[in-house]
Amino acid sequence: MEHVPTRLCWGAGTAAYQIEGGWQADGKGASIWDTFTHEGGRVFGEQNGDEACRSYELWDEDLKCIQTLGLTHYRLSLSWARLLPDGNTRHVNQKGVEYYNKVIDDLLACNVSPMVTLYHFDLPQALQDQGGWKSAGTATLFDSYAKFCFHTFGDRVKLWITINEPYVCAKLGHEDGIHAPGLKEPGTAAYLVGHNMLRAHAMAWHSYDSLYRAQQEGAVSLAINSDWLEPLNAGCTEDIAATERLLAFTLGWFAWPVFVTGDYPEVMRSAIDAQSEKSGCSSRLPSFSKDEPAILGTADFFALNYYTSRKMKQGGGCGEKLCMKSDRDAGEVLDPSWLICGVSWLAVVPQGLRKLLKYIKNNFNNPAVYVTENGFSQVGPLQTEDVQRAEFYKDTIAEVAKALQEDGVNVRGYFAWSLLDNFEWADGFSVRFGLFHVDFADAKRKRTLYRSGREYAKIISKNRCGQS
Ligand code: PNW
Repeated sequence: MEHVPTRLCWGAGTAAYQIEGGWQADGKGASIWDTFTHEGGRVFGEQNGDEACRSYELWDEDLKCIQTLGLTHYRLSLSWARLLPDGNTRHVNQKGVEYYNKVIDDLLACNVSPMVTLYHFDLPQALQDQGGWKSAGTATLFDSYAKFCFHTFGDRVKLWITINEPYVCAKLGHEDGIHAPGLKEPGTAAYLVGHNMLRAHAMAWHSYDSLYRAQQEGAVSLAINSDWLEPLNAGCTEDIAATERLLAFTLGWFAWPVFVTGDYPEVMRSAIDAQSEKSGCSSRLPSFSKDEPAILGTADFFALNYYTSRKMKQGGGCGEKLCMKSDRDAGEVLDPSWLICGVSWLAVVPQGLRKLLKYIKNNFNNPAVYVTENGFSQVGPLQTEDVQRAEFYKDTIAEVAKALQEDGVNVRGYFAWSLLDNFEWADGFSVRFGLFHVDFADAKRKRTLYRSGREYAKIISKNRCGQS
């Protein structure tokens, strides 16, 4: 099904650190990704985002790409340290403000709406030096940064994402140590970081609600990533329980407090408490304070990043030690029929997105949903005629259409990840997610449309409102 008869937003996304480069340009402060990549031994081929796609200089090229695709929306993130080099509002980098003003104004002049993410993995290093996301005070500083952005850009930006994938920040950055800031503190830090990110998000949402909403009339949410999970054996009680547990520890960790109860899923808390008790330590999952702004109700829509699916079985701890794996006690299995594309974790399961959307409708009070990320990666020799990825987008969008039309999910938009090949975190430039190929050997970072980009543009032009 290629025709989606409704007014969906059609977008593509990027993130500041992954594309901008200009890591020290015009007074930008360092972020934890600058530090992490420069430490060495962290990223494929010792690569870094110092220059990346050079979008800080080459924004005009990105705009051309956006127009070539015919996007109605473009999702970008702001670099906190480019705007506020020290992380706080005492010093504003005017050049950073000018850059994003131009991006936003140019988009609007081309009839493209910006969706702006305030935080996509790149904490100012100055704030990491004060404890980073483990510190409760970082949430307050995030709120000040958010207010600064609403004040500065909110006259034109109507769709805001506070924090992108708190799960990935917490787990990959503080439990596994494979993302910045590279901490390996299993079983403790990630829960604290997730907690402070939820507090930060909620504070920013309340700030928007009380100070800006009436005038700016925008919408604010946080982008939650989750795989779709199913029991390995549909009739097996342990597998079913493992599926529920892992869903609680991924999607539920952030969606349950915001959309359902204002607190963590009970399954998650009891699993963590049980492990804590076994090892004689106090609970590691913090509690929300009644004296702080409520978490419940702090999302104006559901922003979902979906990439893949898993089958679940019980088990998968890490021995005697405390760690998130033991808390979850759920092992992931790949169905042998699933195609693995590019990165090893990305099994191609378009139908998982439809199921996840339906699950969100049924479990999170039928919210408006934007699929804020979904994509397919390429590794090895460059294939510009990327037939498989083109098929993937067609199949996935067909699943979104079914969720909308047959399951009645309130889907509002679909954002492909990513507009450009870019710095894919620990995988550096070895993994390509773009609708445009970027030649990183070329000083001008030539952008070339992939076949998948061409096909996506066709789908958009068939479905853009007013053009059916
Ligand atoms: C997302 N994993 O992150 C991010 O929001 C993007 O910046 C990123 O480029 C995209 O997905 C593709 O990876 C993830 O290891 C990073 O499971 C890592 C994982 C998942 C998502």
